[in-house]
Amino acid sequence: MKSDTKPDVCVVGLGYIGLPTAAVIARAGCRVLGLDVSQTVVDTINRGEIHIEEVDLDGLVQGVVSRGLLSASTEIAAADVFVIAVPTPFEKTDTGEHAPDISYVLAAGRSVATVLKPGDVVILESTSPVGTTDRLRDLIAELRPDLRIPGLTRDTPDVSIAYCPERVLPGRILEELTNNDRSIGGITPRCARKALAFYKRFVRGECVTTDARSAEMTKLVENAYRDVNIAFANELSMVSDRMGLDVWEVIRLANRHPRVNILTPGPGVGGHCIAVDPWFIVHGAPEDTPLIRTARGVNDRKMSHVIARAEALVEANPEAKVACLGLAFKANIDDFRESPARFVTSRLARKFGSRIHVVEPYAAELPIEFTDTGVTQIDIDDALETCEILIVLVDHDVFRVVPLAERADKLVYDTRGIWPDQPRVVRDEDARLALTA
Ligand code: SAJ
Repeated sequence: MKSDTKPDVCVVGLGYIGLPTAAVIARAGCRVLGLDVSQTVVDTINRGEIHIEEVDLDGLVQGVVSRGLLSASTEIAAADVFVIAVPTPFEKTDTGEHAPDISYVLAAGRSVATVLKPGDVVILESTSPVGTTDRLRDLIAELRPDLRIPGLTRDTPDVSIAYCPERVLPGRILEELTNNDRSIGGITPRCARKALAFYKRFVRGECVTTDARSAEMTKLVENAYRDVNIAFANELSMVSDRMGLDVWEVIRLANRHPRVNILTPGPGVGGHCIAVDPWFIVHGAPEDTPLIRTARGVNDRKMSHVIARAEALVEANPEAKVACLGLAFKANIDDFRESPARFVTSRLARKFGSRIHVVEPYAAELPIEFTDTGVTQIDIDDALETCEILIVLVDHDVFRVVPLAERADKLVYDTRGIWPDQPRVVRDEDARLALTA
């Protein structure tokens, strides 16, 4: 690949990260082949449509597909640059440990190895435990003994291998893909430079080179940092509930200190990143990670705390109809993976059946676990008209803008703090009576 010619790129995995990445690279003028195991996903993209909700992604994909810059396939083909963006879930072992599962990364590596040629660059973007890029390199070396592999040869290697984690926020993916800084970790400095030249084509943020292991750890650290800080906010909210304090007021006041910036409590931490990645660090150094492990526990406990309080409120008002607002793992997205809101609502559904109504504007239908529970999906207007109890689980804008006049007489459990003017339910056991302004 000469630096002045546009490389052909193959993006392996067309999910929440892979598809936007493929589209942005195509917009920069490269010809991109997107690879996915799902024929449905491939067909959708080849029609110029998308299978995920993300701001502005539909127009971008439609544009690059119609200009012939992006196509999708279930079959790998030769390219100059391979970007691997497949999931790295964890598996719970028999001993209760959370072990990272890198089998999709290795499967992608096996595919790439079949078409790799001298001059190619292989970049792993999936969140990965430290050492994964080395394992990918070893796998490629084993499958392609004809190629000189970086770190394993004294000569100039035939291919370059690097790790460059994505760090984009769902809901702002296209903007952050272009504008965020990137850490690019090469198996060797030369690998990092080759990958850097590629990212410079479509990233406006600063691209900083390092080694592969440091880049892997950096990604995990970013999400663990966030998890620990959210755990602090969630712990404060549980303490405040016990003490009868308004946690939002306490945090608002504390954050007026110039060096304090407490994050926002919620019903727990969801999504496929912040609730998962800290385990990769714990698994790598179990003896040295009491804080990170505890933070995970606090954030999971917050979900149980919310379930208990919601149940108490519903039980204390046996005639009341209940609306659970939101199923997504955070505001204004259609992503329900590892969502505390979804988990809390399904627990309430199993316990209270048809008394529970779900408002989720981002879901065409209720997820599978609600089948046969008697729960119905309604819109926010119906909820405000017919339900006496509102349980706010997601801070979607459409909920945030509901004026006090339409909810002043409701019993509200607001786990996200979106309605600071709402009269407060003070104690679970007095739920119907003990409202304060
Ligand atoms: N949350 C809170 N309180 C807060 C902030 C978040 O309860 O103050 C909850 C959210 O409701 C949600 C979860 O945490 O359930 C995670 O949401 P998020 O918006 O903080 O982050 P994600 O998971 O959407 O994306 C994160 C981002 N990482 C960081 O901000 C360090 C993103 O930049 C990463 O690219 C992404 O993980 C990823 O793919 O790893």
